[in-house]
Amino acid sequence: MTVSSKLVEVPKSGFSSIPVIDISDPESKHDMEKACEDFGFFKVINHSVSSELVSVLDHEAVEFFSLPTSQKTQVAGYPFGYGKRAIGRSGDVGWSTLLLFSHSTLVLENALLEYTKSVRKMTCDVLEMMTDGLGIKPRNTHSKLVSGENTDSIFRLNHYPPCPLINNNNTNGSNIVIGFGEHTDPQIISVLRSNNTCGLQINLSDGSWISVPSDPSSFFFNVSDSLQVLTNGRFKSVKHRVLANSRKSRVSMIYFAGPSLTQRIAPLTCLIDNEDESLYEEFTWSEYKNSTYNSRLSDNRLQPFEKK
Ligand code: GA4
Repeated sequence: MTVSSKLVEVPKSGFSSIPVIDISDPESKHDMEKACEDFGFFKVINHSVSSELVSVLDHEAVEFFSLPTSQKTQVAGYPFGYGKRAIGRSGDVGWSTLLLFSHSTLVLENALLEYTKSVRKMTCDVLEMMTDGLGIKPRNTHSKLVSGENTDSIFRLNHYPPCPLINNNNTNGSNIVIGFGEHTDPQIISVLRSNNTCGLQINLSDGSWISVPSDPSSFFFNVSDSLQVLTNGRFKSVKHRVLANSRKSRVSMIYFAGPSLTQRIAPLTCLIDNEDESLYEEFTWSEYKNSTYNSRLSDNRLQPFEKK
């Protein structure tokens, strides 16, 4: 699980650091669009998700992960439920424990239900702003894909305990432990919030990794594979990973906004002049999801759907 890496502090782009988008300002749509093209990643501030709700969930997450393993494993049933070290079912492992929920398990937990409702609303607002930034009409072209009754969205709680394998005396960044290995997310967009422990890194177009400073009061959005396809590659599905911390534990909560299983995913016709420009074969979310769950974490899952 230990690997070597070169850490770079500042992204090479028009932005001097991770793009920050104030969603209370409609003019931010231009920065959001640029952030999706350059990074596939941005931080959202001035959002409407209540901080009380977030604290309740933070508290419940910490309580859950401190339960004895025998109690945690009672929440089971692949792909949902509690998991330790194993990620997916193709042999990936990380210095992490996790809890994964579908919409149907969510109804059991009030705080979770409230939280996901609120995050879903913010996600739709962000997607509408993004669509506007692209000059696409109607505004709900993307948001409608993740707002219906049958959408296939997932909520995940990740816990990265402090890792004693990390050598604190090594300051050149060459001794790291992977909490969650590099990957892109298959859905449309992912919305992450974490406690005050950093660890998340994103991959830049030149292949280098940059660390995302933690900010418990903000949300981090990442473009996922299906949105890359819908925008015909204009927006980048960002490769990301999480490094374990030697002293502090990290707790993150991620909402993966996915479409309904029968939703057809293909480049939007308004973004291409003719069919020849389309970079991807059309697929349904169900087809993509099936191929995803049989892949390894770091695989390029879109490759089989690229036009030859
Ligand atoms: C990555 C994004 C989400 O965390 C997730 C992950 C899923 C899992 O943990 O079961 C996968 C991974 C994710 C993509 C490839 C497959 C499936 C682990 C894995 C090795 C819940 C998702 O939807 O896809």
